[in-house]
Amino acid sequence: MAIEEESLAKGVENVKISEDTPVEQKQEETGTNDTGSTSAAKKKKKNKKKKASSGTTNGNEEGVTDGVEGAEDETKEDNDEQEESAPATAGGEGASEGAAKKKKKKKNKKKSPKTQTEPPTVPVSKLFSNGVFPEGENHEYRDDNTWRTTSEEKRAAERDAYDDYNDMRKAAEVHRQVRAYARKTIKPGMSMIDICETIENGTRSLVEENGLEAGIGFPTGCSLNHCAAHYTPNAGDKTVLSYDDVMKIDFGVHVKGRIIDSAFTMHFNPKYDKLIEAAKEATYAGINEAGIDVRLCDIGAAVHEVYDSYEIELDGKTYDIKPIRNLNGHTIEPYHIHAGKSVPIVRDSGDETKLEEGEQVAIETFCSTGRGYVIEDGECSHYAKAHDAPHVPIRVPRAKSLLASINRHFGTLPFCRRYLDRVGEEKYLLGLRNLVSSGVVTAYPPLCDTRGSYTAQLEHTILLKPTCKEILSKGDDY
Ligand SMILES: [Co+2]
Repeated sequence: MAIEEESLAKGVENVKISEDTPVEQKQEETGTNDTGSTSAAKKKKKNKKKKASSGTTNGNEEGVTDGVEGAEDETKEDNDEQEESAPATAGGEGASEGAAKKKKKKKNKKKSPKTQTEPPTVPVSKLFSNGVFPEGENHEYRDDNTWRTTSEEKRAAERDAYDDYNDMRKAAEVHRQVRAYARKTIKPGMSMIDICETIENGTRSLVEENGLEAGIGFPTGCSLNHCAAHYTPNAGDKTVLSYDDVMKIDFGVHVKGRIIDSAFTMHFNPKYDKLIEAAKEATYAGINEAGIDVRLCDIGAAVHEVYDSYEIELDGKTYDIKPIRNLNGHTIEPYHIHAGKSVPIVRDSGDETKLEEGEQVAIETFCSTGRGYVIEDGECSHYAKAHDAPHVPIRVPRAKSLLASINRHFGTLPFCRRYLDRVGEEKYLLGLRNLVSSGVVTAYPPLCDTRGSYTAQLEHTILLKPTCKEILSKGDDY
């Protein structure tokens, strides 16, 4: 999820919405992009290496054996669907289980390591039954902070925080598995509602949604084309994904309020490749720059630098790829997706605030072929109870009961209208409007650049641990 920087917005109130202007002057600079793709490829290799070793450094190779332990559960669940195909050579546990359930004639006794189903339905707690979830990708600190890598004191601090880290890693594992399925199955022709439900059903199952203890972190963004963020369909939205769409899938998972916020861009027409590549390289530049004591403005500068080197030709016109200057990354706190700090994606933010030890940060960058500036546009779907909600008495009965429902189901986690429908709320729009106008709930309408432009996003959640930086949501896809 993105944060819109209002201070930046005010400075540019008179920006006009104009047609995208093609840019000629940069057409010769073609070499720059190659650097991008090779460094991306290098990174990929590096990741694999690190992943392979990370299990051993943790002493948690159990990930593999876990799978076997978990296998029985899946076998039980699959019985109903797989009756015909199951050979009758049951293993011990399978047999006793079968005796207990007489209705089942045959058992599936495949004792293969437990794997995720398609669509994803197996809770990650069953896949990692020792409760230890895989670490993301670790990066050492640099410059004045290299001492942290081996500091005994800092290591001890990490051991103390282990449970929180593990909750974040569990949410990250859910994110990876759900998005793997989403990336594989989402195709032009699907409705936006189906797309979101695919992701939301996966999240609910894999994280074992349970009140405010674990569940969806915020509404599933699926913003299209010139819309960069905060669009998810409301009930009745008939929009269908098409081949020429550029869709930002931005979804969140939380475990005990520890939110993983990660997003990627889907496109089907290869003509947009450069746009998507630019967002990826820029976000990684931001992640690379981020660290303890690093100034926010320096992250913005590193991101902007990457975007400067990109342009894209679409239907015979060349466009600069610009960062969207009023969208930002953000720090995350428990149940609080947009905590205190905003991480700029432009070089001139002037924000010298520093990141600090222990902070969880969503590094997200957005780029556009338009003017690189978003405004609120379209029907609102996203809302959240304000973290600093004023204690004003709500007198309108419908607003009062709606607030009670929001408190119960979402607390301060963002929600959308579909989630209200789902928990049984009806005819809530007036009540919702009342809560928004009283300042108790904040509305987050879609944020869009110029019509006809295209926008892309890539986002990871990182953690500034005492000894090193962990890209929590890193996967083998991005
Ligand atoms: Co975000």
